[in-house]
Amino acid sequence: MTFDLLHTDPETQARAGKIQTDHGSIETPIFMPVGTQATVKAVHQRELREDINPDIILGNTYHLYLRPHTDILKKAGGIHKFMNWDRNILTDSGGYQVYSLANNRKITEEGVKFKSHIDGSMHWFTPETVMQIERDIGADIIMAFDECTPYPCDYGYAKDSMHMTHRWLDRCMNALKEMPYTYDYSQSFFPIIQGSTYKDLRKQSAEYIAGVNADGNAIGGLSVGEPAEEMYAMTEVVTAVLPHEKPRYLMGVGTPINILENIALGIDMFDCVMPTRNARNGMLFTAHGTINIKNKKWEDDFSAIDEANYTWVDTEYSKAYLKHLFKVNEFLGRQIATIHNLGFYLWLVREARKHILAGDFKSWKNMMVKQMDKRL
Ligand code: PRF
Repeated sequence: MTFDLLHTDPETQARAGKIQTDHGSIETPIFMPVGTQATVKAVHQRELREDINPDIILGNTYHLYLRPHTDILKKAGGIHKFMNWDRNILTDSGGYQVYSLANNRKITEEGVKFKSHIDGSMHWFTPETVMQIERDIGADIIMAFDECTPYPCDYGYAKDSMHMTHRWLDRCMNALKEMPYTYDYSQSFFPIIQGSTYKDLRKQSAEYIAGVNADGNAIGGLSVGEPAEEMYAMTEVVTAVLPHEKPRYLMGVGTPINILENIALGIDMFDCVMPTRNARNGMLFTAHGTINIKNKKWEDDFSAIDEANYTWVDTEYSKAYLKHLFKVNEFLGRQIATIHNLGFYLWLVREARKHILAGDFKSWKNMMVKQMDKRL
């Protein structure tokens, strides 16, 4: 993998860059649609490719390990062939999903023992087994196995957990050294910074992660319920430490406003279930604020979903029609809303990139943040 840092905004820390992998290029800043189970929920691959058009999507180790399992993915020739997506894919390690299992898992130094949410069967994830699973799933970028701490988290727990995440990182990297690629293309590896909301821990973790000299660096443990200001403060602490010449990925973030603010702090990559999950609940993101399409006020509003027409669904259908689809619980409503939201998120990061390159990112960002902070 290569990363070309094309421009850094002198007024903020925002960056425009380009990642190149064996499955093509990724223009940054980028938002990666979440495709947990080898599908971006409610979107055909053709719509994803031709209408939403992201350079990279996300998959999840925990889900893909449970179903269809790596034996099937290996027979298929890897995740790209299995799901018919020939652009980039990144797999999260399962560190966050396992953490979300709450009472159905036990974390020890060796790894995590967990109970499947599907059939209650018991499984073991260790740094070593997760690296082999990520090899066999076959994404272009694979994530280290970490522990995502909850919020709030007491200092002692956050510190011990961070050190364990660092030891797990060493084990991931040692395992990868002995582990050839499963397929005929290469994989890049990103370690993950933890440290909860403590500045000293975040700094220490960023130094450790930067020190292993991986292809890119990720920030975990944020967007878990802390106030946005605290998240931004943590991003600032770690970006001051991380090398400039490598991509920086903020995991699980966030709202359109969170994304613009973190781009301003020097983040290059984002993922979040928000545009897809919220779409299925009738929430639409727009440049002028959010819309709850289930609201009665849209019942006889025959204007286009969004005049900006990020994707064709925006002007093909009216708000009143979309409201009706949600009211009668039709699949199509969730499909249209998902395509709209992802179209908007991808537009937002592409627009951010344009403004970074044009030199007026800061004023554009401030204008957008103000404009989007509304309920329509
Ligand atoms: N670790 C991993 N994946 C993640 C996170 C993390 O801390 C987060 C934090 N919000 C999202 N996804 N492995």
